[in-house]
Amino acid sequence: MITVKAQPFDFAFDPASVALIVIDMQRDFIEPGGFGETLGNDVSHLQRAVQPTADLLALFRTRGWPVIHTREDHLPDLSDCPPSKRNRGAPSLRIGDNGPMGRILVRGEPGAEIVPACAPCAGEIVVDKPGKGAFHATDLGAILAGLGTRSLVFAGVTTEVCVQTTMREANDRGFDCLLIEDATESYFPAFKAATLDMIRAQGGIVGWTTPLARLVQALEGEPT
Ligand code: C5J
Repeated sequence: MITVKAQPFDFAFDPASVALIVIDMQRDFIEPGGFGETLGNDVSHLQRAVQPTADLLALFRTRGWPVIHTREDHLPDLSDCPPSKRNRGAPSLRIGDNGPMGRILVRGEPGAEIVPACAPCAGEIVVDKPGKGAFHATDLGAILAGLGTRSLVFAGVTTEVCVQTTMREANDRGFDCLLIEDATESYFPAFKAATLDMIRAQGGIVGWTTPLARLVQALEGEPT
């Protein structure tokens, strides 16, 4: 077992049954001109998570531990996008509309791709998801069962939406979940802080959180 100093208490995991899940590090959320910006957000907040997530990916890849990426996107005919999602609010561009990076949040379009620094390597699993939670309407549960995963390390954006939703889904399915604090960001710093608090409140009601440096520290001296 490997033990990481974390909140609300140490997080212990078996390296034989751990996987990294990187949520929605997509150009549409992180780069100017994408979905995030059409909703009126300052996307520069999310850019802070890119390098720590790339470093976390390198940590898992060096050890040969499984890596799963998710992308929030929709089929080109939008048949998997409920009208309630497409019509919500007053964005300058809606899901499926043409923007500077192709059709907003449509699978296969440039904006739906993962930012280059965190791009999947050959053989890594990519889960396309129509919802905020990565278990909803996807094969993620079966994929994790096939890998024999018990513990999940989380990174990605945004902290309080797709990351938190997926962590809660995973927690309810019996996974121990650790969120890497500097490898996740929100458009709203206060929402990120509140989400980290919520996750680890009440004895880790959703899971654990820790900075990347603590995971690195725990892995020092472990065989690669
Ligand atoms: C949002 C996400 N915020 N990946 N998606 O709409 O968190």
